[in-house]
Amino acid sequence: MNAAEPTLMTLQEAADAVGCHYQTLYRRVRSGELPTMLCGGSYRISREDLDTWLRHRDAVAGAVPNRAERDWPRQVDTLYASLLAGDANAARQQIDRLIGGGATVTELCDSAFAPVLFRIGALWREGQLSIADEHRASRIIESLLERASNARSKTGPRLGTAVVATALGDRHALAAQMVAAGLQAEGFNVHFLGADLPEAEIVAMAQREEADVVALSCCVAEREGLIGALDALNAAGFPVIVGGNGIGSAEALQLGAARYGGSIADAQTIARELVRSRVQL
Ligand code: B12
Repeated sequence: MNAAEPTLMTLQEAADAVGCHYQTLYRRVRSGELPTMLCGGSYRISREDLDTWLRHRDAVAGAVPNRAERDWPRQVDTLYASLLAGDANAARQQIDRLIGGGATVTELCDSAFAPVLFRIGALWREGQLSIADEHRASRIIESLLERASNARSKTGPRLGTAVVATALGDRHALAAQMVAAGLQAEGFNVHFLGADLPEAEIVAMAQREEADVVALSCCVAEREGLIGALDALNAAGFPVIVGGNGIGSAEALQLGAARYGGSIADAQTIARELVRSRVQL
């Protein structure tokens, strides 16, 4: 391609780049708001025109793209297909487009990564996917999450300090990594310990870093490690948020969690509330 030639995208490619539905962009084209050219009977948009339109739209909307317009189920389908094909490059490009379009780490975790992993888990359980398929997909998501987290990292004063882990016996690090990324994006100083941590290690880190809050993710049915960690953290005076697809609210609270959350958005809200209530004490 000639270097001077503009990069032309189809409407679908442009919608993917913005992270919105095709119809949304189509309406902007029909209204004349977004310049296009016709190539062989279909619309083409230049990257330059799309960027100009995005800048204008974000300036008008206070730089927050209309989240309702982002078609998450379709994003999940696309990401799922890339992960099953082992196409890390396509997955990375999709996530970069979403980040470029304003998607937050929280949205990516709650609306894209977790639903995709849920689907992968269901097929894995039915024997339709191999362990290798699952491992490859998990590894790609891990790197996408790091990418999203780096792109959205905030500087400035911290809201508080959080320690994040999974308890002994739970090797599902990815869910805890999402919580860590969410709390970091929220403005917490986060110490992410990964998975399968003995209770004494979690407590020691919380004490050394003077944690305001500890978040434990739980994806397994086994309870020994979680109960041990909750007892030890409660005895040491740390408020613990528990979440994850292996446990429900009633059980978590009964086992000694200060609060239970069902999403990364919950983790952020609850951690903020807990820090505020500690400050007021
Ligand atoms: C990837 C994966 C693995 C990987 C983990 C790799 C990694 N680096 O994390 C590996 C291969 C290690 C693994 C192992 C096993 N796994 Co597994 N795994 C999965 C899978 C496919 C995805 C897990 C995941 O990351 N989910 C994404 C997270 C983000 O989803 P989530 O927990 O719902 O989290 C959301 C909310 O709950 C919330 N949240 C999560 N944590 C927290 C914490 C706080 C504080 C808050 C507020 C919110 C919050 O926010 C998240 C985003 O919305 C799931 C399928 C599934 N449905 O999740 C099975 C799944 C969790 N695994 C399962 C099983 C059975 C196993 C094994 C026992 C298999 C085996 N026979 O060896 C072992 C267990 C090993 C162990 N002792 O831990 C079952 C668990 C069933 C159960 N409850 O007991 C599942 C559900 C699969 C299934 N459908 O049967 N697994």
